[in-house]
Amino acid sequence: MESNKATVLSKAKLASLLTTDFIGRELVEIYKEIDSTNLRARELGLKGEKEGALIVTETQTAGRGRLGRVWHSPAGLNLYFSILLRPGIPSEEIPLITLFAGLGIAEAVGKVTGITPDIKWPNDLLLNGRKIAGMLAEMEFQPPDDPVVVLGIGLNVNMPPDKLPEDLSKTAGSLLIATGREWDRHVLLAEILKGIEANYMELTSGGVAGLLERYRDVCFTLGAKVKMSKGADIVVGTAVDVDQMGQLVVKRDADGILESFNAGETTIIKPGRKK
Ligand code: BT5
Repeated sequence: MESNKATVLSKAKLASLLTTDFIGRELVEIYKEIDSTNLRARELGLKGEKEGALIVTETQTAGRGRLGRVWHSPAGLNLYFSILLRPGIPSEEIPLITLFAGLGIAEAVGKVTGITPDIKWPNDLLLNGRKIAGMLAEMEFQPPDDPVVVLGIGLNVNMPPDKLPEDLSKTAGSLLIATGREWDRHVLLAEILKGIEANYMELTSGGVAGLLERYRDVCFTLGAKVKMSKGADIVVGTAVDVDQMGQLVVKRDADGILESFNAGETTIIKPGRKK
């Protein structure tokens, strides 16, 4: 177990635990500080770096969420990393990478800690209702037609409550906050990369149906009463499915019509499943 917060992430320790085939097998960069691991992975991707490159950092000065939001990245406590991917799948299936990465991360965290986070569609993991992880997949096309996807993940591991800024004090959590103890970040990272890779390989070899079935089983947004915002539009209804392209299908309260959402904000008004 990582017994104190001063333990630094090391390539050698990660390599000794890694069981993946290609993620983190060639290029691995571990920074003490960087603007954003997604930006670095993107830069490498556009220079032609191979799939599987892994960028990890102890802290980010410009950690990003979706829509230009900030990802709070205090030093030495959590995991912040990005993986470079070159998926040969139709572009409409690319959002599934985020969904199934979330599934792999939740399962990996469950294996290591004994508690499996809840998955909130599309990109949040929660424990006791607090967000402990977020994923950000960004895509670029390189000519002629080679999609480069950067999958970035932030997981709050050993962050105590007093490291949370005021605006996140009620909504964010960490494994430490949920379990009352610290966790070894190398062990977690190695297990998470294995989980992400297994699902990614299944997805890129045509295994969408099986993955979707597993995802639907654990995604706690399904069955919930939700409020969806798409730009200025608000839709209230029940989340009834996640479709083949990873969209959330909502049965609208107002008229019973099914509407699919591929992004935007989801607020859960009333949970649909007991957790
Ligand atoms: C996400 O965005 O959840 C995606 C976060 C991805 C972060 C990783 S870290 C490694 C890689 N490099 C990057 O630069 N980014 C990726 P979104 O769904 O937009 O959620 C962002 C919102 O989550 C913020 O507006 C806050 O409300 C909240 N938040 C920010 N930091 C948080 C944290 N550390 N823990 C929990 N919630 C946080």
